[in-house]
Amino acid sequence: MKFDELDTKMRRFETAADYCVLPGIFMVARLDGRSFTRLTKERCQFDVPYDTRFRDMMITTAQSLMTCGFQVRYAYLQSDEISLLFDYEERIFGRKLRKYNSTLAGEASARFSLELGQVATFDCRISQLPSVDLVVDYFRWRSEDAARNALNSWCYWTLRKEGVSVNDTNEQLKGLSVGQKNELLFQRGINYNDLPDWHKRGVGLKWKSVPREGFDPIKQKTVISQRREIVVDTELPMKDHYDAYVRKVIGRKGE
Ligand SMILES: Nc1nc2c(ncn2[C@@H]2O[C@H](COP(=O)(O)OP(=O)(O)OP(=O)(O)O)[C@@H](O)[C@H]2O)c(=O)[nH]1
Ligand SMILES: [Mg+2]
Repeated sequence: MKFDELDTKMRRFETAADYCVLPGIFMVARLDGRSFTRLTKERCQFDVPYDTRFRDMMITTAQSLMTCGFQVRYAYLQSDEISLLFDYEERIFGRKLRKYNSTLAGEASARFSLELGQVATFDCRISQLPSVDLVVDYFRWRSEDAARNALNSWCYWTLRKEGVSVNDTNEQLKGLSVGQKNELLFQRGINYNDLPDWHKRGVGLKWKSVPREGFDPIKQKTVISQRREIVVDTELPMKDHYDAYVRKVIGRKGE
């Protein structure tokens, strides 16, 4: 069999299940660290419940994902996960899902491993969202998950640091309402409202246009051009204010 025939014949097996996201659909990727419970608590001793060194490695990883060839409008991170909202018009890789999932997981794993100094990996999945409202709901969902995680991890680690066993801690927290968890912390001198915003709300990364001064050698004069730069927001708004924030980041379709 000639190479060309063999190539055509075999490539079908590779591409038969290839799925391309339709135009007019928003794509949001979510990368999640694999077995990061073990990584953060056993392989490396990060501070519990939150460690700024870990957060900063996640931020650097998100920055890499925003600058590695994809048109990423917004990145949101909390715990060991990173969500990426792609430009409405994103067309890279012909919108083939397998290329997004594999390339993004590869990029995140490589960057985070370099930052950490040992191997760490991420998985990746893509939500296909047919409306702006669903994109807003997606980020609201992740933001509320961050708030829930923050309250639970603060309660869990506060008891553990008092010397309570894993079983007894889980037993004590089982069935407690949000108010009761707040009270548990308050009785130990921790006001949940005063904890850093990034614990409770995660971190957002978006683009900002900044003027840059340059010299035009033809016109022999100083010119101002616009350059894009990533801004990191560790004090995100919450609830309806966050919905409005996300809506603004999305902008108008195709803008
Ligand atoms: N110590 C510490 N742990 C953190 C921090 N941020 C996230 N984590 C931990 O990262 C883990 C993320 O949880 P999951 O993604 O649900 O679990 P996982 O072990 O990664 O499992 P898979 O995602 O299913 O592979 C939790 O155990 C968090 O406590 C941090 O700032 N400090
Ligand atoms: Mg994980």
